[in-house]
Amino acid sequence: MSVVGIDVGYQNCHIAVARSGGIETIANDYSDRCTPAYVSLASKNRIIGNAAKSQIITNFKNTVHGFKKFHGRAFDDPFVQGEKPKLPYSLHKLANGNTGIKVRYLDEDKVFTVEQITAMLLTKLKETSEAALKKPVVDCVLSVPSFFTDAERRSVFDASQIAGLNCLRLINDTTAVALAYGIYKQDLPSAEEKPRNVVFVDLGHSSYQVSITAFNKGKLKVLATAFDPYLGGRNFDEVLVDYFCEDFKGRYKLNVKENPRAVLRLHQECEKLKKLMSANSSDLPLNIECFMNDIDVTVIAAHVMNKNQLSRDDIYAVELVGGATRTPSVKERIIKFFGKEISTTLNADEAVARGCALQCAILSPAFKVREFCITDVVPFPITLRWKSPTDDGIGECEVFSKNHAAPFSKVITFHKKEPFDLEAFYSTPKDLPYPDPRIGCFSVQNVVPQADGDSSKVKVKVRVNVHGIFTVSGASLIEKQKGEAGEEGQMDTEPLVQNEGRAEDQTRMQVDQEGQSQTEQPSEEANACSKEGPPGDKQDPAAGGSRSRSKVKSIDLPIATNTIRQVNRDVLNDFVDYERRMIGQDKLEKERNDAKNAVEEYLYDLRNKLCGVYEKYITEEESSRLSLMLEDTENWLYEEGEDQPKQIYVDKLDELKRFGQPIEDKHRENEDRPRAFEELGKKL
Ligand code: ATP
Ligand code: K
Ligand code: MG
Repeated sequence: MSVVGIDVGYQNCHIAVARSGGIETIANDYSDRCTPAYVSLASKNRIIGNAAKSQIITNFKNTVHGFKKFHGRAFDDPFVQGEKPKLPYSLHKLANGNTGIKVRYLDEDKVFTVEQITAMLLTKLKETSEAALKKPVVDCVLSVPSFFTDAERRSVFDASQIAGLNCLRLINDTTAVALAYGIYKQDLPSAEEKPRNVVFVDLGHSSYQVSITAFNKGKLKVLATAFDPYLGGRNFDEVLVDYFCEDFKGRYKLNVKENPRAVLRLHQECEKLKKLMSANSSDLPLNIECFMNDIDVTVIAAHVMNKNQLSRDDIYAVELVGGATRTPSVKERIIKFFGKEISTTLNADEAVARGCALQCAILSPAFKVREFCITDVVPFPITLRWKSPTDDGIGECEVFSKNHAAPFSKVITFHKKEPFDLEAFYSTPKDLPYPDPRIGCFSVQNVVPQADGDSSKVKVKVRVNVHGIFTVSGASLIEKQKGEAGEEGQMDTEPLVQNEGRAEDQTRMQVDQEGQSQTEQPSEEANACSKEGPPGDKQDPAAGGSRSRSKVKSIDLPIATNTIRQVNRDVLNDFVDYERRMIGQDKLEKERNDAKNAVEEYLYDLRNKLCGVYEKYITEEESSRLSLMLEDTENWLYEEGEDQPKQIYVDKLDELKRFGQPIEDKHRENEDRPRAFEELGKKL
C-alpha cells in the first residue's frame, strides 16, 4: 500500500511520499519537485506538467492551465465568466450547465469536464509517484483550499476517482501545513496545559488562506480559518501585465491584449520580473510596493483574530507558506501586523504536500506513524430545511455553525408519516465565495405511519465528513412495538417536528473503529479523529441509542441524494474508462516514438561505425552501398517515414539490422577472440 500526499495547486503541484521510514518530497521525470498544473492536448497524445508548460506558446489553444477554480462551477458562474476572456483556451457550456473545456485532441474537437482535466494532471502525478516508489499507487490524500464548498470538493474528489486514485481524505491546505508543523514537535504542551496557538498563512498563486490552530501533544485543532479566494501571486502578475500593456500602448501603439501569444509571453516575463523584485528591488526600475495599494494581506488576518477574540499575545508563532509569501512587502506587512518575527521551520513550497502524505500515513493501516488527532472546521454555516409533499411540517435549522468541528455527525429526529425531503444549503450566501448557496437535496424514502396511524419517529444522521463534505449519512425509522403503552406516551411528549430541529439536535456519543471514544463533549459525537469508513461499519447512534433494543425496532431507510453540479455516476464511470483509454493511447504513442527514435539512433550509430571500427570488416563497395541505404532511411525518416505506426519503425529497424548485424558480429568475434585466448591462457 502506498502513502502519497499531493498538493494540487492552481499553478504548482508537489508530491510527498513515505519512503525509507520518513516523508519526503519527490522529483518528476524533469528532476523537478514541482509539477506545473498544465495539461496539453495534442493530435496523438496528451502532454502534462513541465512538458506542457514549456510548449504553451506553440500550442496555447490546447494547453489548459489555471483550471483549479472551475471545479464545481457552472459555465454561467460570474467567476468563470470573468476568467473566460483572459484564457488562451476556450470554455464551453456543458449540457448540465457545468464548465467544460474545449480543445483539439486526436485531431477532433473535444470538450472535457474540469474533473477530466484535473484527472489528467493527477494521472501524471500518480505516474511520478509510481516511478519514485517503484510500485502501483492508489491511496492518496489531496489538498484543497479551506474555502472550497461542497460542489468544489465533490468535483475534485470525482477527478481523483477518474484518475484511478483512492482519495482517503481531501484535506484543507492550511490544515495539511499544520500537521506538517506539529507532528514532529517534541515540546507541545500536554493535554491539560494551555494549547500552543499558531497562525498559518498560505499565499499561493490564486488564493490567500489563514488558519489559527491550537496544538497540544498528539493533536491539533483548527480554531478558525479565513481566506480571500481571489488574492494570490497571479494578482501581482496581472497588475504588472496591465502596467506594461498600458506602457506599450502609449509608447509603441501596440495592443498586446489582442495577441494571446504576446499576453502569455508577457505573463511569463512579468512573473520573472516579480520574483526579481522579491530578490532585490533596488536595481529595478519598478517596485512591487507601487502595486500593493489594492492588495492588503493583513485585513484577513485581523478579521480572523478579532472574530475569535484572540490577541497577539495568544499567538505563539506565525508560519508562512506558499510561493507568494516570498514577496518582501507581504512578509513585512504580516510581521508588522502580528508584531512577531516569522518562523521559517517549514518549506514554503512543500509543506502542504508533506502534510498530505503525513495524513495519508496516519490513515493507512499499512503504515506506522505516531497518532495525531486532527480536528478541522466547517468553513461556512450549513442549514437544513425539511418538507414533505402533503403535511405542512416545514421547518429549518442550522445544523453546523461556522467553525464547527469537522468531521462531525449529528442525529436529528423527525415525526413523519411519509417520505420527506431535506434541503441543505449554506446559511449565509453573502459570505460564500460561490454563487449558489444550495448544497443538495436528500430525500428520506420509505417513511410510513405506525400501525396505529401515528407518525413514525425518523432519526436522520447528518455529517460533515472527512473530506469536509456535507452528507446525510443515514436514516432509520423507529418502530413502536405492540403493547408498549409507556413507550407510546413517551413518544407523544416529544417536541413536534417543526420545533424539533434544534431541540432534538441531540447528538450521541459514538465509538470509533478502534474502539476508543472521544470524551471531550459527551453530548456530541466527537468523531473528528475516527477513520472514515463505509456507512455501515460504525455503530449507528440512531439504531439503538440509550433505549433497550428489545423495545424498539429500527429500520434503515434509503436516501436519494441529489447534490448540485455533481457529475452523474454513470457519466463518471465513462470518464474512468475514457481516462484509461487515454492513458493507453499515451503509452502507445510513447512506444511509437521510442520505436522511431530507435531507428534513428541505430542509423547514426551504424554510420559512425562504418567509417570507424567496422571499416576493416567490409569492402569499400559494401560500405558505400550501406551508406547509401542509411541515407535513404534518413531521408525517409524526415519525409513519409515521419509519422508512421510503430510496426513500420520496428520493421525498418529489423531491416537495418539485417545488414548491420553481420558486421557487428564479425567485429565482436574479432574483439572476443584475443580475450578468449587470454582467458584460456590464464586457465592453463
Ligand atoms: P494555490 O495555492 O493558489 O492553488 P499554488 O499552490 O500553485 O496556488 P504556490 O506554488 O504556493 O501556488 O505559489 C505560486 C506563486 O508564488 C506564483 O504566483 C509565483 O509567481 C509566486 N512566487 C514564487 N516565488 C516567488 C518569489 N520569489 N517572489 C514573489 N512571488 C513568488
Ligand atoms: K503548491
Ligand atoms: Mg497552494
